[in-house]
Amino acid sequence: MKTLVIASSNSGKIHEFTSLMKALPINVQPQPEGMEVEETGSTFAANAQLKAKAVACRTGEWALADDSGLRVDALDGAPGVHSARYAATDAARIERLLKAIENCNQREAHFCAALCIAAPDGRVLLEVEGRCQGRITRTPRGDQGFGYDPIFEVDGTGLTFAEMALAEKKLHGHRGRAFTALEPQLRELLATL
Ligand code: ITT
Repeated sequence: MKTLVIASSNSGKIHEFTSLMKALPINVQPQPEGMEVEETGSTFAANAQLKAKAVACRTGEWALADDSGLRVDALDGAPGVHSARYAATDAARIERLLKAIENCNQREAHFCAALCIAAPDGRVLLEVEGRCQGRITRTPRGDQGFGYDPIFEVDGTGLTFAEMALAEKKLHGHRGRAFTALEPQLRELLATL
């Protein structure tokens, strides 16, 4: 069975991908312990490529990377590609974001996820993007998920990501949507081996 390394050190993402890939005929493996790839790109897609290529090259296996983040309209798209670096912990990131827009009634925001699968020789095999529209709540709600999940309410649901079961986040979320686009292409690719 083909091995696919998840090029991420974010346990929240790894948990979601493990669940998303359950039904695929593929051997899912974690990336080497302690591996850090510098994210120097200015887009989610560029950073996803950097991570996937570096991990594929290091492990000699196909690697799947996700670069994602939250773009807040009132902050001109920030924190965007800097979402992970916005503060030191999830709680501090949430606090900083709520503070930045505390006097603001414009609360619209969206999450983006760029996924990339690369081969050990540096070839990009597949690339997709997914997006989820919503708004930033006034206070955190829910205890599921990770990152900004407690303050992101998904349009049309009345729920934050942190109030959703994983299956529901899969359906509405940026990562789940990106994966839905990726899955048939990945199955096709696997069938050619
Ligand atoms: P890897 O690069 O190792 O995968 P990372 O956390 O540094 O882990 P990113 O550079 O892609 O990943 O940063 C994405 C950040 O955006 C992440 O740390 C969260 O703060 C936030 N984020 C992305 N997807 C999210 C989601 O589904 N729910 C909540 N926050 C999310």
